[in-house]
Amino acid sequence: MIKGTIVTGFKRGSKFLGIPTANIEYSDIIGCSLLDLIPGAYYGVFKFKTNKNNYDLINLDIPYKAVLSIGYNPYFENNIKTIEVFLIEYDGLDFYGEEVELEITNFIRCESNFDNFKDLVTAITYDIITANNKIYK
Ligand code: RBF
Ligand code: MG
Repeated sequence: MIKGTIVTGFKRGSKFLGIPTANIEYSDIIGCSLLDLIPGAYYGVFKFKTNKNNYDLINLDIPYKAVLSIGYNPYFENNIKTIEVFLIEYDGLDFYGEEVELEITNFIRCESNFDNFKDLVTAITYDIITANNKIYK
């Protein structure tokens, strides 16, 4: 399980990809370390632990379906390993500062580089469909 806070990312998710992700700065990863996690796409269940900004859409009592990217985003040549989350049921909301918990349940695929932007977006779209079809809450 990953405990952390939603922080500002590279601001590419919404703008370039149309796939807004929340970047997680973790305070605790129970069971392993970030470096042990194989870079790739995963899915799991996400919970908000706080609603400091009083968003109507945040419900602290329910789990949210989540697709994760853990890795270096080779397409964008990042050099640090990050945890990014896409919430299937929500679009384009800024949840900065909220504390969250993530239970990663399944691995979808290894992180890869892509020849072009379209292939990257297609791969992420398939990840989201895979997760949406398989997560039962
Ligand atoms: N970036 C990559 O360079 N390679 C990947 O294989 C990759 N897989 C991703 C899978 C998911 C489910 C998500 C949400 C993102 C993925 N990204 C990948 C990250 C993408 O490049 C990133 O969201 C943007 O750089 C915005 O920070
Ligand atoms: Mg982001």
